[in-house]
Amino acid sequence: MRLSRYFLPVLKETPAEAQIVSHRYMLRAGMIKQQAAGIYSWLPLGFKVLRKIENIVHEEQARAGHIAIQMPILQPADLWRESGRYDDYGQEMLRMQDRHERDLLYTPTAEEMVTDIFRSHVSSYKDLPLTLYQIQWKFRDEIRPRFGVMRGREFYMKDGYNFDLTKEDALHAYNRHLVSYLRTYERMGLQAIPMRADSGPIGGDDTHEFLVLAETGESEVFYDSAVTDIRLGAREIDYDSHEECRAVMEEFTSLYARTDETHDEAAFNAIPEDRRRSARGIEVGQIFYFGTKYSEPMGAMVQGPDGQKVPVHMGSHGIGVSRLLGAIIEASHDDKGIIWPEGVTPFHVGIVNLRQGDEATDAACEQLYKALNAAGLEPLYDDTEERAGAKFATMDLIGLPWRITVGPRGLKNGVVELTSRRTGESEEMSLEAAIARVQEIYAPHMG
Ligand code: P5A
Repeated sequence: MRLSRYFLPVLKETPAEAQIVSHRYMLRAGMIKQQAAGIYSWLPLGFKVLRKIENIVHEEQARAGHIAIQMPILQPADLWRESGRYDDYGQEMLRMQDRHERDLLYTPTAEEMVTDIFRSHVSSYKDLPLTLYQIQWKFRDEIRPRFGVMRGREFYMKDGYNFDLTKEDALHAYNRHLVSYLRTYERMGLQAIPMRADSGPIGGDDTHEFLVLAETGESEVFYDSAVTDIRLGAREIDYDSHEECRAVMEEFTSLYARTDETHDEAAFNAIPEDRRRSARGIEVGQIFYFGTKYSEPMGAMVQGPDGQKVPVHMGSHGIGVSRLLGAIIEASHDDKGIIWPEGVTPFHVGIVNLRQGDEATDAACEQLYKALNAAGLEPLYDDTEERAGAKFATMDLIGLPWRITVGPRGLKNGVVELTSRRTGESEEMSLEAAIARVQEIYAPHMG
């Protein structure tokens, strides 16, 4: 993309309404525009990152054997009357009527609808296990929408639902989700720690939230500092293996890590004092096992191997896709702007032309731009007439992890400059070498 043809409405001033750094940078970098309290338009740069995050989620869901569907945003109230949640959900649910005065609602989650799909089409245990998921807009009329996309009213969520014959199988689905979520967050350059939590309006006894530690997080958390040393890394886990998934689940959850709702002072004090931590965190996901809470009242039954009809065991699992942009920025920025991890960056590399209009410099930039595109990478080429200082400031603000600077002086010596946004370190090299280096850096992140 050439910056002269892009739509990147960066702001010079810091917007007064933004209280936390991720919200400030998302507004300043022209990623989002607020349209009403907690409701945003996604401008090109923000939308690009949203799509990158969404793609990682899809890829990791496919790897775990989960199947994508898409359910409507507006749902009939009657389904929710069957489960009893239409009355229970309270003011967070946005309710409306169509012209025939039929009650509708804007989906805050979709346990009821997916259970309806299941009961209409599945009647035998032979079709299990089954996990369906979607990535879809949700609406919750939050009493205090704030911090930009962190606590929106309209927000983008991955929501998945497993259907299993037995509790044991459903707990395997729970563990499998835990493992696949760990991999999902790590690919985004994030450490998200699973913590014992409270199930709230979704229900059930078993639930973990995934928390990214950050001072601006809304959740209060307590944990054993040793949990922050564990990573999934490049390990290949067999998602069909109950044992392998359980082993990872135990590795990540046997140490003390809880949100304030489930905090247990006595158990916490049993941790060696120098490892006890209380901190704040951003909840970027949550997984639930709730057994037959929905399948029983809604009649989602299958015939078991013995011919008996039984309600299926279920759980649901959510990732805050739009919230993740905020969480990633909270975890990765400096005083100049965002620092995107390679896995989610909107463009792979920025090209800064220091002397727009100079024949040799323009030609070198064009060559670089074309070669990077041909290599399957997405460069953002600043081909505007701005002065160098302003170009650098914009690149730093929007946070592309790598920048190639091209100017007449370097070109005389046959070099361009490759700069890391994270470390600020620059290295001079030939144009070809810069292309090769950028390709090498992104190789682990390409499809
Ligand atoms: C699991 C999927 C559920 O709704 N039902 C289907 C279950 N879980 S949840 O924890 O309530 O939400 C899942 C994740 O969505 C994000 N989230 C939000 N993001 C932005 N703004 C909000 N107002 C908001 N509410 C929830 C969180 O990341 C949460 O973990």
